[in-house]
Amino acid sequence: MQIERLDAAGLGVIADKLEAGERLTFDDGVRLFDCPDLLALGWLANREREKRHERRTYYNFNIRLEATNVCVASCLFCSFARLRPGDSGSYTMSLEETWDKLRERAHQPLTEIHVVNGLHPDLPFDYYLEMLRGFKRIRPSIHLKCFTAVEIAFFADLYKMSDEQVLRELQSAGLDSLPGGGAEIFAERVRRKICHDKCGADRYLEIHKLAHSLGMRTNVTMLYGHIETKEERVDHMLRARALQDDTGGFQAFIPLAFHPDNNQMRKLPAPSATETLRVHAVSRLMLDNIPHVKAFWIATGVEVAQVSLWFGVDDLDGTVQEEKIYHMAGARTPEAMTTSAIRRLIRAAGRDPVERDTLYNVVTGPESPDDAPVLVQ
Ligand code: V47
Repeated sequence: MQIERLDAAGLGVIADKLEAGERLTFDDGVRLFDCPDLLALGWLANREREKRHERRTYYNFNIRLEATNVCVASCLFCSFARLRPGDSGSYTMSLEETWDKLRERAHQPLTEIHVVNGLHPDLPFDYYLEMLRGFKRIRPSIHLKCFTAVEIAFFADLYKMSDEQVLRELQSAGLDSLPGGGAEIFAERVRRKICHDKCGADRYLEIHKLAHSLGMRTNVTMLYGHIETKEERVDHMLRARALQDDTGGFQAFIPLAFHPDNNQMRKLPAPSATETLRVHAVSRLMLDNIPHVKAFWIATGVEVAQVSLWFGVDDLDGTVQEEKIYHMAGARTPEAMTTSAIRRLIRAAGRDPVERDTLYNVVTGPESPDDAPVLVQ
């Protein structure tokens, strides 16, 4: 890109810093959000993406399980939770039902189960421990990415344990890593308004730090496109970056686009495609120490996820299968994708698909029989 265009977009100094490997500041982050030239911003983010990953785009053969939607928290953005067992639309799976989700897929070469639940007030801790043990009995090699830091904090308070004890017991039962959910926006002003009755930002980060110290990898998310300011987004990114400097345990940063259907913030519009591209691009530029930026295609939409691969993103999550949180909030994306569909959409976007496991070990490289052209009869 021409220097004049970067300068005209107010990005000249930032481009030089990035070129020199210098870290961007809070003010740089705000400037990136203010930049009128989205393509110049995308060009810079793409340069950082390609430095790390060249043309590679990662995805995972995974399933999603939400074992219960009973939840004592009252997050305004949530369309999934029901307050009490027995409330209309509430459900809680038996352990056998959770294990069936894996047994039903005995023929699929899955490498990960991602479990996220509501904060259920009445289930015993053993329910979660047994769930993990059962998954490992059925398929010992499966990676268990389960329970957000918010759930870990809730377990600790409910079962009167320390956060560390909870993590250690879950780890002994088979827990391999933590997903990034529950981060929302770290700023207290926003949390007080949209999720006042669940674990705060400091504890969320402390739990990730503990998980890292126990040898687990984790992800970190950011819910954007509701009432947060650009300064609060940058602050969120910098708090994740600071923890990563300490531990190196985050694998991916995942911006999550707010979906307004069927929740208490339904009067707000959903973030636009351009806003989504901007947030992913700024994430890549600010988070110089987190290896991957993921576009969760269920939340961004498939087409925007494809474009995001030129705006800093190098990971598309995976096949997912049976996602509920976004579909109850109005997502119109499919509920699952086959690996060949993901590979094809990555190729169509001009990138090379690489199937990874949760820890980013390569399962299938760019060449795969799945990539053969489909013949239309
Ligand atoms: O924490 C809930 C978000 C998260 C809505 O770690 C909503 O690999 C938008 O964390 N509109 C759960 N977002 C999902 C999640 C996640 C997703 C993909 C990958 C990973 C990972 C983690 O979903 C919640 C919340 O921030 N959420 N409701 C909504 N209406």
